[in-house]
Amino acid sequence: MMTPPLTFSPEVTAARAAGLPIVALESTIITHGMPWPQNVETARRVEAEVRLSGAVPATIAVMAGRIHIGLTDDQLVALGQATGVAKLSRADLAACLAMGGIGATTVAATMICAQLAGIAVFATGGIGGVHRGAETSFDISADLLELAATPVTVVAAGAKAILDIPKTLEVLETHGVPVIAFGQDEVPAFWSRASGLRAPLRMDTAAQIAAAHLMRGILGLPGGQLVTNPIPPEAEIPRDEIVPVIEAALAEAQAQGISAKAVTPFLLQRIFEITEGRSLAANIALVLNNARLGAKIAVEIGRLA
Ligand code: PSU
Ligand code: MN
Repeated sequence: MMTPPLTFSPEVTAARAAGLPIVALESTIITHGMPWPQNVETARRVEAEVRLSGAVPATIAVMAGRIHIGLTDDQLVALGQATGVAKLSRADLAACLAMGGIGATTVAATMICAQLAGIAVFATGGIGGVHRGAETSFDISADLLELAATPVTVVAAGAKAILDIPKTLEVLETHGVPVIAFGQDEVPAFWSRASGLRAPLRMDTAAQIAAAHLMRGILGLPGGQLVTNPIPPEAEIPRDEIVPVIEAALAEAQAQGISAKAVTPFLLQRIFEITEGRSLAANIALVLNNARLGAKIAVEIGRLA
């Protein structure tokens, strides 16, 4: 039987040989989540932040039929400028590889690839969730089911208010995914620190999150953990400011019949336009913050394991 088509970058190869902690990073945020050139600038800053916090970054993407674990700067730039890149999730990862295509990995696909590469921690901005109106559209991100299946700890800034946050929490609970708020009682809501919803779990240190990750492995539980890390206070867009913008973007999406994979990128782009870039500045700040926490968790897992 063939082995998975993994290609490790020189930096990640060296980190594996030295047993250094590694943090996985996704690529859909680069191709579908942010505009050029901020996408590549942010990806570079996120990688630098992981290194400053004591771990090695591994940005993951599919190119020419291989899963790349860690990208060189040239590869990052090529991906950030490419058009027509597939947005890959569990359903289409293998098909893209088999056909030799180019694809960016969502949270779900990045978790699968991280697991194949032996990486326990993954930092990103936002995860997919249960969309508003899911009772008729059935739009529930595959990210949620991946969290239930694949043992990677994912650090995100909470569910965006473009989603139905209570329903997202219910689905995660049903599937046995621990949702941990970092350093506060409430689940953060991506651009805002508050959601009005109490988190099922709260932890205040990276070491606690690392210990819980390892304990799930000891118990033989499948699936990962969702760590929701509030955006830094100075970067947040308060709820009462962002919610009307979200409502406007959602109404446009509905009027234009946007569906399936196109929904999340459409909403992010429209919110960026309506806020005149403020949503992007907040998005960048929260990803950097998540990269720092992800690195600390990876360091602690390395220490405790
Ligand atoms: N949320 C963001 N930025 C993103 C995404 C979500 O703020 O880039 C991306 C992630 O890759 C996530 C995916 O896994 O969108 C979810 O897409 P969907 O809702 O179609 O499952
Ligand atoms: Mn969806």
